[in-house]
Amino acid sequence: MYRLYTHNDLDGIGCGIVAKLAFGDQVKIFYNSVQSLDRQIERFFEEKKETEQLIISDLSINEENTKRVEEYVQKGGNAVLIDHHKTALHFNEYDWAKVEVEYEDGRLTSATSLLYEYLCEQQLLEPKPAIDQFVDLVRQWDTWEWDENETVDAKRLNDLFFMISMDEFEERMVTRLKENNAFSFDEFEGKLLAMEETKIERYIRRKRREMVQTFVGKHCTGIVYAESYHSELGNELGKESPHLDYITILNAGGRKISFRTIHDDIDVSEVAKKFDGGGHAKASGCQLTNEAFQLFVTKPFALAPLRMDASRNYLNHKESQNGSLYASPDDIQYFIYPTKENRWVVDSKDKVVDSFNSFEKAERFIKRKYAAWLLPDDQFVEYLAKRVIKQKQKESQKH
Ligand SMILES: [Mn+2]
Repeated sequence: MYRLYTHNDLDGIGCGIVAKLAFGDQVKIFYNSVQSLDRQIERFFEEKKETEQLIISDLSINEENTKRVEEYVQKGGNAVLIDHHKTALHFNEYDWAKVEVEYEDGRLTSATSLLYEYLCEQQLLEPKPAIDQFVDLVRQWDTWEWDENETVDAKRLNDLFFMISMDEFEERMVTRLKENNAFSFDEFEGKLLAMEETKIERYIRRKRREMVQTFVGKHCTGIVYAESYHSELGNELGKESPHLDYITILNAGGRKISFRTIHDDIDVSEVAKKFDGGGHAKASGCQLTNEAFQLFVTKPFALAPLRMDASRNYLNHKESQNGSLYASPDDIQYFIYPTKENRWVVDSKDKVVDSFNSFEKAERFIKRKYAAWLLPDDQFVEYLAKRVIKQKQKESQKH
């Protein structure tokens, strides 16, 4: 008998699926959260299942359990730990661990892809295209490589995972991968996924209209309240407002905060660490402590939501040679225009505020400092008309 202890996310259940394909009824699978794994492993050793082969994947064990596994292996027991997290690399000092973060060609690994390759190497599982494809979708989702590669099926696979129960997901995938030569969603799943996509899009649009912008320390952040779709929200809101350093997602009911960034030069695990949290450079989280509550809830509560740039303009365009008109929440207008020397000037109330060597920098400046947004055409026309009449009246005085 085999026992697999794995994570309860898509990469973790992917491990369960390839293990089922290899061992069938001969494997018992335990899906765990990061917090619950060590207790489960302890229980495994309490029960002293000496004849069972232990597999741990996508998660790390604590020091005591590491000692227990080492002792178990020394006494002739069978155990293997397969992981892809940087924080688990120290396990490689043990013969029974296989931690790999990146393949030689630069692609990032996942627990599912590493376990699949391990099972094939050990000739416990026969590789086939359908499994290759499924495993790579899980890998691309878990490493976020799908976003750049635009592998939408990776995201859809994760959506499906959240829509049906774990047992049903596992069973559906195992049957499909056994029977088919290529991986695909069936008609029912296709319909379900299309509905879910529309729902997520609408949810993100609504959240975008609720987002407030503020500085916390040296970083400019967009704050929203949301209980689900954190990855999608962090990604979409971050891309739409690249002037924000990171997106803060508050789950008040769960008393948790998530931080997400799309920028390579921002490390949100550092932000979370200030509030005793942690995570990765691009995705992290912490508890909603009293201090965090003050900074992310109480202080920004009075702020109006960040307005969206007008999107149906014919005249008031970004980076226009004729200038682009913005406004801030206190109704002050900002006009960005290019000089003949290729500088981009920020002008307000007919005074130069600052100038930059690119439009992006000028826009970033007014968006961060004044939470400004691009005005619709009618206000742009009104602004220009007022300037023309002022100019004409000035000229007529001279005559
Ligand atoms: Mn993983």
